Amino acid sequence: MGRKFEGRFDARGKKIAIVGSRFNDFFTSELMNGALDCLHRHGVDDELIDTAWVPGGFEIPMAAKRFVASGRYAAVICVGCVIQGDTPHFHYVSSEVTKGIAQVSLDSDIPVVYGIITAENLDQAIERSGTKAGNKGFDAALTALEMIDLCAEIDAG
Ligand code: INI
Repeated sequence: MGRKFEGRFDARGKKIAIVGSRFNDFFTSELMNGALDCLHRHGVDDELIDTAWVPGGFEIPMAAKRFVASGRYAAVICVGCVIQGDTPHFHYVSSEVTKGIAQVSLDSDIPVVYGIITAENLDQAIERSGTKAGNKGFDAALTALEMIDLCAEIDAG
């Protein structure tokens, strides 16, 4: 049996970036707060957390790519909220933000985490931004912490 690599939720001393989108900011501000709460409660110093706000989910991958390219961060967390309306617009936006973050992530050497709510209605968005289904921003930050540590472990061999 070979080695088992597993990340702990520990990124103390590492710089982390969070990209949030302002569209549906009633929800995305809660996702940003959830992500910050998770990082703070896991010992990440506030000084080491940089944030950027973009207009909508469609713009998230571009800002995430910039943060990655700077080389300054151990992870980039993306938070956003796309809610279905009366037209197919929702499908285009949610598909592009999802594909975009996946592409940035695969092109990157650091974790780029997907904390996007894709909801069919307001109730689903409420449930995922701090009520009965938790907070997707908090979950995304937890994933970032685990992946930072896992990547460091794998790299160290
Ligand atoms: N952006 C979102 O983040 N969520 C949405 O629900 C949304 N809808 O439904 O329109 C949305 N649209 C804006 C889009 O992300 C871009 O900001 C805009 O098209 C400019 O490029």
